[in-house]
Amino acid sequence: MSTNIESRPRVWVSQPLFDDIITRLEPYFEVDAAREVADHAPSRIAEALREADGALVTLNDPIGAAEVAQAPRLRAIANVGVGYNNLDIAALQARGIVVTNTPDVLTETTADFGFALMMAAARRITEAERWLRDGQWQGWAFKSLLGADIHGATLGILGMGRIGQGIAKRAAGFGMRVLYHNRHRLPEAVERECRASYVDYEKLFAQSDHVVLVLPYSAQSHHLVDAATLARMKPTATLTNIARGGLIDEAALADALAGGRLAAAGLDVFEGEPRVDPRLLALSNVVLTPHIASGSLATRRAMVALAVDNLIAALGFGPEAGKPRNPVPAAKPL
Ligand code: 8YV
Repeated sequence: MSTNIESRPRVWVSQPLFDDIITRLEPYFEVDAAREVADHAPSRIAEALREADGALVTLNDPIGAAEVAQAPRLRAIANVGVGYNNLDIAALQARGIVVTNTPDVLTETTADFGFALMMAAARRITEAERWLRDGQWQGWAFKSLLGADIHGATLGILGMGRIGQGIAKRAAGFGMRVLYHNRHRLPEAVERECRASYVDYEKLFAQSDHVVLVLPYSAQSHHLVDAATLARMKPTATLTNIARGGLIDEAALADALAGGRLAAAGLDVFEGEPRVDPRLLALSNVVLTPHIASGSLATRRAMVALAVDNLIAALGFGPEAGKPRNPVPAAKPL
């Protein structure tokens, strides 16, 4: 069903996404789409939402009670991303706003990247490339840039949701032993399929040669990986983060990397994105990427398409009217 132009609801698209996919909103809505990538100020977000019935947003856009206070018509926010810590779910749901996210479509791409980042850190790939490009390769030396093995090593996965399980399945091909820790232990059949053993948090860090973080970020998981956790790790180990920067105390991580208490790290996410701690920037034993784990063209397109479908459905239009595929569950009290 398309709607009469005068009565059409309005939606705000906060960032430039893929125009050919965003066009699919046009039969239903008047679309106000940003033309430039921006970290919108809270007042700009509030202004954009004032007349809106729905919004399609990304992790650049923090939205809570203050941003929706002057937006009486707002009924749905579709987040392009599986993580939604940019949104104050409790405040939005209290206002009756439906929030949706984009799980599943990014699982395999993100797991690919997590594995690649772990391998790059362990085998010192970006450090070696910088060294070569800097003209430091003056003669082949048997002992230069020696790294840690992936095959046969113990992998520790913190957060065993869809992406964590994807990483575990990849690890089987490398003959790794897989340990995991999660809020809830997984059913035995899933553990078998992933060839993964459940261990407590302390053992995960103490026994793993490579730890990968894939858990959601929240007030409870803020700086979960702190100096005490890092001190449990083997000095030969690596730590990879493809979840959210705030999971790690970055100052403690920089200390451990600089002091030789941790061999290397792979970081795709940072606490103050896009700002990166200058101490991390200066270290050679950390691989740094700008939050691109889900960034294959096909997957980013699939995420936008899913968010568009969710928004259309959440606002009561299209074949799934009233039943968006990915509503974010009700916020739990802290
Ligand atoms: C997205 C992500 O690129 O899905 C997530 O949680 O971190 C990334 O895949 C990002 O959320 C875009 O908004």
